[in-house]
Amino acid sequence: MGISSNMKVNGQRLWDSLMAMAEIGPGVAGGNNRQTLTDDDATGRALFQQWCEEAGCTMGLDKMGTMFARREGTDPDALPVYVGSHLDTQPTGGKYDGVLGVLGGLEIVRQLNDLNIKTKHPIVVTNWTNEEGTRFAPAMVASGVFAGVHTLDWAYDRRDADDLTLGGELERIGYVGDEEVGARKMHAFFELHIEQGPILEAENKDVGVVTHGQGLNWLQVTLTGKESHTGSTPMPMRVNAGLGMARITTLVNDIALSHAPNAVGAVGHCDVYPNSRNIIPGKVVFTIDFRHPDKAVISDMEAKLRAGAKDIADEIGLGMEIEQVGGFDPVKFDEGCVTAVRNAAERLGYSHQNLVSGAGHDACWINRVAPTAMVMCPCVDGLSHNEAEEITPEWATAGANVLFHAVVETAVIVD
Ligand code: HGY
Ligand code: MN
Ligand code: MN
Repeated sequence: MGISSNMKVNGQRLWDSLMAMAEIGPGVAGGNNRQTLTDDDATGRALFQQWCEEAGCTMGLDKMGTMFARREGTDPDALPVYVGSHLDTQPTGGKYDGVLGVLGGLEIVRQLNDLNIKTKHPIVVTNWTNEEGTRFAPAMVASGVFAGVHTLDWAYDRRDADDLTLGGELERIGYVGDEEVGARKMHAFFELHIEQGPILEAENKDVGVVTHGQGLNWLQVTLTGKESHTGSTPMPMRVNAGLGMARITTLVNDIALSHAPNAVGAVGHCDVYPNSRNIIPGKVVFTIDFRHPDKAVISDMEAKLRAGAKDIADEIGLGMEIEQVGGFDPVKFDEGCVTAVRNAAERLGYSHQNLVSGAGHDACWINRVAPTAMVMCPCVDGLSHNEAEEITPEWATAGANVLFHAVVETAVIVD
């Protein structure tokens, strides 16, 4: 029995699960603040595990706290098909970023149970630790360790604004597993995610067939000037680190615009010391986020930034350090998996188009160790990383149906 177009997920059950998870770690404006390794993250993890166990899955946990819920296949030796994303959110995050991919994977298991369908390959629903990289930089750190990009010790030593370590917080919430990170081998990995951009909605498409992911470069800049009185220090005597940050922030914007239309650049994080109204900042630490589908452009943006920032620092008399704190090359997803996604959208009669992911995802790292592809659904006004992030139940269901078909076709239905 092959997969047929009438095999679909239970969209209402998926939507209800999304809304139940959204109750955990609420934001202040209708979204979520369920940051990684907080008590709210632990509560969300426990709910996910409860649902997976209710669906008959056996749970696995690796040393980075990534959660694996396994539905058995008829061939226990066959490499599993993995499907998932992340449950951690931004501090002012939405209800769907990451969560749709994890609960979409769980819905596949639930619906296979309801339809009493068996697959040759096991299916494993995955919740990757710390995809967002806000509390602990960089983003996608657990999938990065899994793909061999970071070491476990380096990841454990990432520190948050309160100088707490990732390893210590993982221990505190009780999610240090015993599995070696990356020991699991995958037949394939699929990730469903909201687009987090405006293209699918503007083009009136139900589904994005993600062929590539753009590359990312996070540069942390530390400028050192001289604290002094904002009132009594004559302008020529000032060594103003805050002025340096302002000028470099403008430089970042100009560099991105110089590579229009696809380059993007911004400063999203900044710490000002001592952050007093009447003290000229003596030190600032801020992070630049450059992205583009072409690695050469990302390199050019970094080179222009380093040269321009040095001129600015020299002119003001600031000390400057620039450290790369995150980054990955542009990604081309697996042709076979991408075709499975496209065939699913066509079989189900959904409008679809190829897409380059603007945001980073765990799939971008897992693509290094297993055949990988992504499914995307539109989001309202292309808005994400904002509590007002919104999708429609129809978009969620369409994305989950395409994910269902791609995963089950790859896992091979057994009569
Ligand atoms: O930064 C990103 O692209 C992802 O949302 N963590
Ligand atoms: Mn995400
Ligand atoms: Mn995100």
